[in-house]
Amino acid sequence: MSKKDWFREAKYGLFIHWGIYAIPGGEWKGAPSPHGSEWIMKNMKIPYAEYKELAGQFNPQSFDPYYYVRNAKKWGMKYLTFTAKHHDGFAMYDTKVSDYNVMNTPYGKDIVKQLADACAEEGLTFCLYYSQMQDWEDPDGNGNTWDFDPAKKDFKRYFYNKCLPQVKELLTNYGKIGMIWFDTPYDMPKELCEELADTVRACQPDCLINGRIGYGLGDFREVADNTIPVLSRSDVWESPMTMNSSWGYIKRDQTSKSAADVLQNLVRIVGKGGNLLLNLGPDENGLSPKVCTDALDVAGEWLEKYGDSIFGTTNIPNFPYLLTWGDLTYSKARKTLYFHVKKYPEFPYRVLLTGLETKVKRVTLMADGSPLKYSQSYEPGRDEHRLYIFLPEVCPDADDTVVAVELEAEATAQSI
Ligand code: FHN
Repeated sequence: MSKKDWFREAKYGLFIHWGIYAIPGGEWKGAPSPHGSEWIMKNMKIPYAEYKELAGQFNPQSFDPYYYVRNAKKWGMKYLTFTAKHHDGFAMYDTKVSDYNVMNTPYGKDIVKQLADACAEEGLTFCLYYSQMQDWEDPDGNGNTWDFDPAKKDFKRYFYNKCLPQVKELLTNYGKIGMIWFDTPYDMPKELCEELADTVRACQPDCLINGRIGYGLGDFREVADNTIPVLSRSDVWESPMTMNSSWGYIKRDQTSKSAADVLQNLVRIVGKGGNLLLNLGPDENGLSPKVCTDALDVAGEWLEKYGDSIFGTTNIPNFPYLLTWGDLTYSKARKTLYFHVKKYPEFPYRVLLTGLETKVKRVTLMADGSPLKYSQSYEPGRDEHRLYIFLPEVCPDADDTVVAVELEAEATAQSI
């Protein structure tokens, strides 16, 4: 299977944003830091000399790589992407390139290695996030203008002395890496991005490169954070999303997307042909908020039962009208459209899809496989195709009632 094919089939991955920023957890000297907690150093303009003291406190005794890897699998996720180095420049692995790394903390153990080994053992694809342009520790890296004079910065020096050698380490010392996830390329010179891409491909030809390497050099595209495109897309793409208001652990926000929110996003993204990369931000001890993991547990149970409506699907055709009752996913291989009914209809308990040109063969309720009545018609005067599906009087699943609509041929939708 090609690298793009595994990714297309994967659909759902776990993102983990974890670094020394988990210790302040979005709060510095009693004041809240705006936006993502992993941006605290920049947002609060914390001097590097002060921020780096956090490394001396990092000792996550409760961190268990198997907890994340086994749960990711249980939650239905097919890959795990970990922040080896975020914008603050602190490496969560044993790098020989810079002393600013996890080995020089009271914890003193390589987090990337532990996760890589657990993923290899459990059969989960391991991927790494690396902030290639922003680096607030390195005087020449992008972003830190409060410690280091921008006029004296030599970005190439950072690129050749830290970024490139660290990426090489990550791609040589941790076994097979499914994907390398770059971020915030801003206006990084194109030739350096090309060199970075060439380096990745030379180290591991089968490693996917995400779109945020910049200039279309990646193997697929990330849409903007926490967004879903309006139209279905046939290219390969991914939407990174948070469970709460921050990527890194944030003390003041103990809320979470509910299981229904997670599933709604997953269904919408997958229906439009993309992957959902859903984030957890562990705290300073290595534990993720229970409110978030509880929601993932529930969503995972749903996926165990209704996984066929997600995995093995492709993008739906672009139907011409917004659906008032829910969303669609589609398996080309099974010639089946899945209706995800979130807003259960009142009497006469029917939902309508307008614009499906393909003839329906059979309609069943996924909850118990029971057949459902339907009516399909075409009105030539209005040039309009209509499919009504009649649901049971009692809603089988308030979060998402899934109906499998098997078709005679591949689904096509009329345009208006
Ligand atoms: O600045 C980062 C942010 O901290 C986080 O890592 C997200 C994840 O997609 N990417 C950047 C913003 O788009």
